[in-house]
Amino acid sequence: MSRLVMVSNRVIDFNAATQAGGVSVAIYDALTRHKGFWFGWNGQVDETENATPQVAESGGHKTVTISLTPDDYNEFYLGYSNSVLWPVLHNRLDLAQFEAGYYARYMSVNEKFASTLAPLIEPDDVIWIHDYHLVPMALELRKLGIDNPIGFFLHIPVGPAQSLLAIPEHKALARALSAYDLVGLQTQSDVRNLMDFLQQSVFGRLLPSGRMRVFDAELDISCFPVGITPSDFATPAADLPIETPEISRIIGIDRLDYTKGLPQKFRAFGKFLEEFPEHRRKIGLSQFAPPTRESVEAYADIRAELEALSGAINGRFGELDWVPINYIHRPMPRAELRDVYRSSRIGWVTPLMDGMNLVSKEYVASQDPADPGVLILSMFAGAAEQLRDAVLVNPYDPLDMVQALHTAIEMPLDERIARNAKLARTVAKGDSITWSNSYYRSLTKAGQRRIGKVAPSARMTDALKKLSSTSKKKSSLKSHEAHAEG
Ligand code: GDG
Repeated sequence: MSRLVMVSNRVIDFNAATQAGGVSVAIYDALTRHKGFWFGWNGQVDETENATPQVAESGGHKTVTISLTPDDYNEFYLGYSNSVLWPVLHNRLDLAQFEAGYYARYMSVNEKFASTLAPLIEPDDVIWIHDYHLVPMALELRKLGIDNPIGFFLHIPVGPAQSLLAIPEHKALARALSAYDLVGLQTQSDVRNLMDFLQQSVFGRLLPSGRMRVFDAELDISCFPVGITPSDFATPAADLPIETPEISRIIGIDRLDYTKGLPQKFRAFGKFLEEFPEHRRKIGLSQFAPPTRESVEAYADIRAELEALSGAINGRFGELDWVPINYIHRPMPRAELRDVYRSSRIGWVTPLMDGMNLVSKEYVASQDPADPGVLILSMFAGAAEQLRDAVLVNPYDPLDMVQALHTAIEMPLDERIARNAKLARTVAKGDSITWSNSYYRSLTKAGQRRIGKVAPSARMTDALKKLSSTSKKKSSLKSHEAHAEG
């Protein structure tokens, strides 16, 4: 069986108790079922360039990691990845910072990743690269003669083509994508947006096969919605019933990010308390928002905004024995997630744009089927394409948010049971095994298709060209000789 080489910007410590971040959760799950290793950044920033990768093994998982230099961290990670690509792909051009130097560093870190990984690749390996930090990596690996199937999966959404075209280097990024055998996205709408972008930026052409011709490559672009492992969240029958709090809890769990719609959620909650005073003291919003990318300005802004909003709402509606918003700027231990989801009457997920959103699926999988809570889900989360039985909401519309909360609070038991049963079936059907297996199969096929059609590597191509021109010369010589003989 081929080895699976997973590559992502950040490799997590398998032993850490808290592992906030959907990409790590998804990769970790996939690696538990495949032989191989996980390659990427170890999260450390070293003054000196250190090209020697660190190999570690724990619990049957192997990781190979490198560190970044301070310039890499500032210009590749915080800069091009998180201040250009992240906001643009989430359709937040207003927050993008197109600084000189960012792109050059983005390219040099991708070259560094590729040149460190290339010597570790064996002929049968399947290489699966994750996320926007590493778009150019396949092209860099191909330059080094790596001929294996290489796939890309984007965990975040693809904003409209008009947004992507604003990236100064958008043509180079489109060319870099064409070096992959397969580009996987979360939703149908992402597939449409990316195809639209490739058509407009580099005259990509949709072929009758459904693939796209980009430069001289035929690219597979398909959607593979990320799933979770529901059994991690289901309660074993032997477990004691989970204690539910006296005050009905509404739970929010999101990395502190401007894409997650947290100010909209807090404002809507304040409005709800204003319009439905009868619910005061009976409900409370608990929002976990662990910090990420704090040195990026937009993240500091959102933190300040949330602190001000929760303070204002608590100050206005709070009582001696009741705090409306319990806002926690720290991660929750992963082992506690299931119980917290399960004991919460409402799961409130409000991103303004989100690739998928695993929290919504984790909330559904954690519920007691006989007395489940209600999921309120933004129509702009990728998960909304699948979780049609949630209470779908437009997070930009305060009235819709207030109404959704009211609907969820008042929802009768039989409706909660029926909705949750359908949602749980959908989550189970599209679990993380289905996701990684179907991506892996498609990538292997796409790689074989290319290798069958195109010569395996640049070197081979050259060799074949030489061979064919020699044989042409020989055959034309032969025909001359034949004429002479005749
Ligand atoms: C990206 C895309 C896509 C969160 N807070 C805590 C915590 N988490 C865990 C959750 C969940 C994961 O992190 C978050 O996943 P999401 O999918 O909700 O969001 P992103 O981190 O933005 O992930 C996203 C995902 O990639 C996968 O493709 O769905 O659209 O943006 O698993 O449980 N875990 C712990 N404490 C926390 O406080 N332990």
